[in-house]
Amino acid sequence: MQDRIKELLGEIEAFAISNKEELEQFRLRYIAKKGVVTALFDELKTVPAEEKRSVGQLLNQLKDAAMDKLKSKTAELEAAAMASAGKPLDLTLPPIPNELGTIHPLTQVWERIVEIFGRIGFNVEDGPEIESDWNNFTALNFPDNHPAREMQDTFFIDGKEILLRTHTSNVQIRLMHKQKPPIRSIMPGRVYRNEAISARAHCIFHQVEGLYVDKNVSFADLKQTLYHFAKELFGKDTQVRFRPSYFPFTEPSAEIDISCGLNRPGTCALCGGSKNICKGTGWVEIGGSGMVHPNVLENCGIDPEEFTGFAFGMGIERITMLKYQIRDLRLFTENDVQFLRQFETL
Ligand code: 2U9
Repeated sequence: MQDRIKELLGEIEAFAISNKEELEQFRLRYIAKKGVVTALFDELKTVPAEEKRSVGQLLNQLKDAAMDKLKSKTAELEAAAMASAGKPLDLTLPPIPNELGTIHPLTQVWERIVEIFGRIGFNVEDGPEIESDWNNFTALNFPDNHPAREMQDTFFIDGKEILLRTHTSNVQIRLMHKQKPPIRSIMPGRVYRNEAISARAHCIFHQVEGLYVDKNVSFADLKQTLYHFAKELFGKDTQVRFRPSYFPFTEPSAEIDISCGLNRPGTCALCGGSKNICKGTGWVEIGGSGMVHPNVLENCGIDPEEFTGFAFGMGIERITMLKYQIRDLRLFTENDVQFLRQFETL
């Protein structure tokens, strides 16, 4: 029997396996239940006791040789099948780049504004984009016949009572109702106006408004706050000027302009030397401001004899366009990666 096993060991070693069929023939002949190895193990019972140990060892050697060959040939054939199905794996190729997104320029400027005002004690307040006529217009001292209340300027949802807010001032109104002064907050958020979309206007845009109400808040506080903001956001050489204006919700009111650099030798940072933003004046408008109208304070249950306040409003798109010299508002919503990649922060 030992000779037979040795003969089979040679046979196993020589057995040629180059495809699945030959692999299966090998398995059936040597490893399957009805194969030669199982048959030999059965025969082991008939071997004289003194030879059993050595024959048993040889038989285990035969079984291991058959199993090892089956395993290695199976792996070999599987690898060959995979390689012929597709390209072989090339471990020297560079990895597929992991494309990271960038933070949208409007978000970057929004966050910077929050940071600048946060450092001088302004917290952030939020409110609904769907608002009542009272919180959006009436409480802000808009007269009944004000043009902003017309369909061509405002998106109404339900008759003329419910609308998409046209500014974030509704947040101040709600805040003053629920919180007594001192109030020192900014309100960044999305607003809606019924405008045709162009390079300079959009029906959806973002604003940041601010409100400071306390005893003895003055126009000087307003000016100093906005000086600080403009210098932090646009650079320490930025100058600010206030132009008298009119809004129903502030009195007195002023438009806020910043210097574009034209009036400093050798610079015109905002216009990039083209003068097409400042129109050669050296100044560009960034928003409006004023002392909160006494009627507005009263509408919100705050005594205008005891408290005064200042407020301001700015368009975030406008500020971002000035800061980065972006010429077309529509770029903010087109998701053009070539545009967005310019604002990588890494
Ligand atoms: C309350 C009282 C006063 C917020 C203000 C402006 C002036 C202003 C515009 C800037 C550009 C809107 O996005 S824009 O078109 N805003 O000029 N906003 S004062 O005044 C308030 C707000 C709330 C209770």
